Amino acid sequence: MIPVRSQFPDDFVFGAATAAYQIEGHANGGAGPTHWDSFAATPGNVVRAEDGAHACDHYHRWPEDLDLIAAANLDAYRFSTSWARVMPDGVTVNPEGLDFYDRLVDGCLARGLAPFATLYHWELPSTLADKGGWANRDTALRFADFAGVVADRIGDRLASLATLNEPWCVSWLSHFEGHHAPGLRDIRATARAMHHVCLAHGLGMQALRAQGQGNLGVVCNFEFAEAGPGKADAAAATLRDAIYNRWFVEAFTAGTYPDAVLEGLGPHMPQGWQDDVATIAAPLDWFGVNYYTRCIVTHDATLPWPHIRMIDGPLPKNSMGWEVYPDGLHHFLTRLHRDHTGDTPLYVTENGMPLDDVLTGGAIADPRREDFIADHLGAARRAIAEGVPLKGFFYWSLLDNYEWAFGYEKRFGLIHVDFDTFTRTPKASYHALARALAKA
Ligand code: IFM
Repeated sequence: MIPVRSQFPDDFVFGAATAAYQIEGHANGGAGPTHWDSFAATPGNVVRAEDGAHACDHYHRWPEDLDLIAAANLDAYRFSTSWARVMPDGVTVNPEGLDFYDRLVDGCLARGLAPFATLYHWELPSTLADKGGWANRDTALRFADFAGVVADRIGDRLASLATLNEPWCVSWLSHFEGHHAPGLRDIRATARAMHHVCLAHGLGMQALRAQGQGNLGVVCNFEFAEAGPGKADAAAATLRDAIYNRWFVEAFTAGTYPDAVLEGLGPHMPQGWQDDVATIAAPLDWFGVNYYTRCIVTHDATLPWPHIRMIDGPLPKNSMGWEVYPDGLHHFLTRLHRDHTGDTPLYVTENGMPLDDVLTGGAIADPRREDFIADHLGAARRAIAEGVPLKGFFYWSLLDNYEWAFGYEKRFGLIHVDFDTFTRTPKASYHALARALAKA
């Protein structure tokens, strides 16, 4: 059973999250090309070469989507602002793009929903990608300009603003593993992206603070690193944990990068990176935690640094093949509070379950998603009881949407979307959550 609202602190915020490129329909409203468009157009990168041109048509259907959030008894909507919509060439402002977010924020407020915005959720304008994207320091400076432009237009009505979503995906997943745009597998580009994305956050914070913007944070993803059975696997898991779970939070809260990661990336880092760390560690008002799963890490001496290979785990899996491991959420919430973020408020900014949902007679039964939500909210409650200043929980995602390299194949939504007609159908988990969150 999903825990009910009264089992959480009175001021606890329940929300649903989305991201611009995954739902809006990028073809609308004068948005410029992004590196995801060209990545998707390159054979082999994305299932069926699908892109975000139409997605869920949220650009036109946002009033219906906000109505659905409010009807689920949620308190907040977490969305992102597309850089390429606001500044199609990464630099020049598109008034139509800003108008869209202006309408969206007013639409939230009109329905009593707190708008939680995230500036960058991955659609880098192609003109900036052409100049080297995140491997180029200049992208961090341009990001600060983008942050200022968005805050100037909608900042007065936001409940909170995050600079970036999941910098690990922006850098490591996209430049080392090649799974996301720009699809590189290059350690030098990786080291640079891992630093420049942190710098973008720091410079963005500076620009936002200078404009008087309040309640600023950043959103990182965490994946529990379980050691495989081999003798050297514990050390491999520790290294994976440092790359994935420590690099960004330590940079943002302490201005340091883990030594174990610098052993591999150090020779490839941009010159003078040490001069940026004070900017990167700007004080945060809150910190966002995206959590989905754990991985099983083994040492593979045949591979170059970091000598890591993932193996299959034994736990029940979702349709992405990810193990379901709610204890990992409790682990990260308590660990972040203890080791990194102290009294800074935490939010679970993403947590969700993709399933092969089937629409039968106009309804979708998704009991495994209900269990997933119940178990992860249970882990959140345990952390709160142990003193973690957790202030909210956002389910990923409001809608079935464009799941990046998996195209439209993976369904995380509380609401089913027919991608031909754009018809929305709330799933059983949506109704269960609405019942649990009903106000007495
Ligand atoms: O869909 C993504 C989202 O864009 C970022 N966090 C993880 C989600 C599920 O893969």
